[in-house]
Amino acid sequence: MEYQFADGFWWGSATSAPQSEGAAARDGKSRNIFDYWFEIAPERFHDRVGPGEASTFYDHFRTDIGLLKTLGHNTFRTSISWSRLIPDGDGEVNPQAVAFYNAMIDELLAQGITPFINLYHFDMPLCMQQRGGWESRAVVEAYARYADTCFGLFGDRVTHWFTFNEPIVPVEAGYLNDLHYPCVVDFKRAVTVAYHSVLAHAMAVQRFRARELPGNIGIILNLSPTYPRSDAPEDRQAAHDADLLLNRSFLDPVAKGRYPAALLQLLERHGLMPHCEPQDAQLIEDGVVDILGVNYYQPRRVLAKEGRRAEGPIASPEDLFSYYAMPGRKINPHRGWEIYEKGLYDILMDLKENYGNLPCYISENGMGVEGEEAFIGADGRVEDDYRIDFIREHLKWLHRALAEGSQCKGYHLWTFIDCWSWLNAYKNRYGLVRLDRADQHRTIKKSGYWFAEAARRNGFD
Ligand code: BGP
Repeated sequence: MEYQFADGFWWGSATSAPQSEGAAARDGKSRNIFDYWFEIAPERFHDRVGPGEASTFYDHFRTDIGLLKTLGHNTFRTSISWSRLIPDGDGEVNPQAVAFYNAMIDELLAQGITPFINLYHFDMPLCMQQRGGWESRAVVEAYARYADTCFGLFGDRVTHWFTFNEPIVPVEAGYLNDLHYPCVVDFKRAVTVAYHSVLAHAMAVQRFRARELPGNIGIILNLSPTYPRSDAPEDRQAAHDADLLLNRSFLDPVAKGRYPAALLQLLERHGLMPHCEPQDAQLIEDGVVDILGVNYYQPRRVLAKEGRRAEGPIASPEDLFSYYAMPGRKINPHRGWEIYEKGLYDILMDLKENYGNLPCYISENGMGVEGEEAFIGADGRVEDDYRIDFIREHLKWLHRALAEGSQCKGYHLWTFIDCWSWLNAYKNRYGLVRLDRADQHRTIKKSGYWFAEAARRNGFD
């Protein structure tokens, strides 16, 4: 076999509580910001489909975990919903949530699938948002208590913990680009949200380690390797600034325990430094992860910004660089994202060379396609050869990175069953399994069979 992986390589997929569970208003769960936003602005969601039902994992988790087994998974990531576990954000634990998560974790273990549990996937409880969300240090403290509660309840069986999924997304989408609630557009406030997310991460790590539980803790970051259009110094400067603001702003504190000096200087020059407390630096230093999850979808290609200001107020990161579409690029037209498989290798090599070869895994990678019903064959399954190609080509680059010494432990696809997406709802389908929304029927796609076989053989030709 040409592409063989090491024993124990993690084959699996990822989802999140708000995108899969449904039961958004049942069994004691309070509203998170997406539940609320859908109530007040349903027109912001594709086809006016909100998160209420999602892919009904809450009701079908046993059969879904059976499907995971069929799909060859040895590992699976989902998240705990803070607003389900602690409905008022900071008080009593909801026993129905504990029962659900216990049953889900136990079922995974019974099927021989290691649960990877993430604590925050964009889903701030509404009551915590009303107290300031990530702009508030009190909310950061409440998150740390929530995390500690999870470790106490489930840490006897869960050995792979993650503090956040893509913490930069709520920063960009919620505080810069008017894409997610609370739809604030304010760079300075966005920087505070980012900084407080790092503090929250570090506090959760501290609480986890204080308990001396078995297992390890990490974070999941969306890293987009950043390429300048040319070697011209202005283009390289643009790539440098974009990388600092959009990759290293999270990667360096969680992987090295400190912010890049160049990032702090950049924030100073533009009057964007957040308020820091004296104890923060030590906390961040102690928050270095055991493992990093890397979500990789697309590269970031940039060029110099016309009229870029070297200092003084700026409104957004994009005041320092411009995006650029590489001529001839391969693209997924449904999502508008470039497909550049080598980017995955470039990230892994960066981690190897510049981040002490930190243990990591690909925690998300995937291809969302609209109108997949057009690919349903005679036997009723989606013939998604494009997804098989997508996975295989990325795995080839992962394999090469391993040959060159990367400590990448596995590959998780986004996602196992078509699930609800933040704004696009069910427009783009990502699953190895098709979800029929009319009756919630699940049908394994061709890619699901391919994935199961690759997992079983621990490689492919
Ligand atoms: C990642 C998120 C996931 C998922 C995925 C696909 O950024 O962690 O939650 O949604 O992207 O993106 P989208 O659903 O926007 O197409």
